[in-house]
Amino acid sequence: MNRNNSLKAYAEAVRYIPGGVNSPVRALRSVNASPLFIQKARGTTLKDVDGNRFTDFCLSWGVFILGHSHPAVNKAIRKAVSNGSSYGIPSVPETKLARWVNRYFPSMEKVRFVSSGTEAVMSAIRLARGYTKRNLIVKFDGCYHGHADHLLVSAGSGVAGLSGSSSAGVPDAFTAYTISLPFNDIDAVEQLFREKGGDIAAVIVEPVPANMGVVLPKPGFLEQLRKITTQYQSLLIFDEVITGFRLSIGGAQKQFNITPDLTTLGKIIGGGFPAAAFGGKSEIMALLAPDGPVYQAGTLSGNPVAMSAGIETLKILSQPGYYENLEKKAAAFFTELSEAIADKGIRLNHTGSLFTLFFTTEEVHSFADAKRTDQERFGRFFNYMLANHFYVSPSQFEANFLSGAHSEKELKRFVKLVKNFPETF
Ligand code: KE4
Repeated sequence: MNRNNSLKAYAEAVRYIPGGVNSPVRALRSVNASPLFIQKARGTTLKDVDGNRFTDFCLSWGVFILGHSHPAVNKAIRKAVSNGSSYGIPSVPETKLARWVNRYFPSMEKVRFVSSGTEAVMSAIRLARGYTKRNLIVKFDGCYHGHADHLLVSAGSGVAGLSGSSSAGVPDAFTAYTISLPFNDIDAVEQLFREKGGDIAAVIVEPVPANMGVVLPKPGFLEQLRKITTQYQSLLIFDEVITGFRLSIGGAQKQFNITPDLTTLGKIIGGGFPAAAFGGKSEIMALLAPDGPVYQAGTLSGNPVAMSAGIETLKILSQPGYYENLEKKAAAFFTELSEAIADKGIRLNHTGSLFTLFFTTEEVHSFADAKRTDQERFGRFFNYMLANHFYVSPSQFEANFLSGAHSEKELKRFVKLVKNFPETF
């Protein structure tokens, strides 16, 4: 496969951009590959600057549940941008998308838009501390909630590979109020609350973690989190940046029938544009400036073009049968994939249209389990799939995504490639 133009583009990029990328995981360091430079994406197909085509299972980290460059979304964006791209003054599309969010996430009685998941989570944490007047935040090992200083503790995604539990440049004082516990370990949570419950502002959790690879909550774990946070008057924050509008039109909280106090959303809600959101009970959101004392702001927050992309995306997702069809396709795919890996020392964790192939013979229920997988072998798998024109998420500690655009033919070819994965690749 000719990759010369990508190699040339990378050599030029590293002259001006650290690591040649604007987000570390794109550098493909953990899979020992040189980054692709993409020229075009449509549906499930990526086309790189050498003209190579790949079937995409990363979908810009889960954004494109409809597939890349959906015609109806593009039409909405073109119309919106013809009216100007940003005003820094309120516009009706912001209220319209907030209404869509509230319709499907009724726990989000009020919604504030921001430009990234990091901003959404950072703001939700500040709000939780302002509302409870407490400082401690509890997160879980391997969960990733963006790159705000105080959350880079035992984080997943691109941080997972870093030595130590935090990024360099984060003073110990900045993480002093962040406690990270093993995911799925409710005893550890109960023990901590017995000791410090009165000081805990909030527990933040990816209800189905996807940033250590996909790890499923053990039955009752999330319900127990809801019960114990209520008991100690701490807030429960569901970080649904990935699961929101992914696991269902109402995210994980609809699927598990659990009402968090605050929720963060991202990726799908922006339809491919920089837009994310946080929201929850009106009583809590009332503390946000300009109504209340918790400050939060953003130049391009609620950007009308991003709002139009989000609105059009949700219009399509809310059509009857969208999720049923996606999940039916996914279920058939996972059944065949499970058969294909039966004797290959690979584990499949999946839910809805979200999945990770872990290179281990053991079950994966936590970050500690995920870190015991064979990452070198995963790297060889990534490059084997790439050589066969399939782009899977380039890290063992990431999820893969199906979209409404993936065809049966593409899914069957994926299964066949996995089944024929040569250990010597
Ligand atoms: P952003 O700031 O990257 O928009 O969102 C941060 C974030 C927050 N919460 C969850 C559950 C997330 O998954 C993310 C970001 N996800 C990663 C992929 N696992 C973004 C990809 C990247 O870092 O380039």
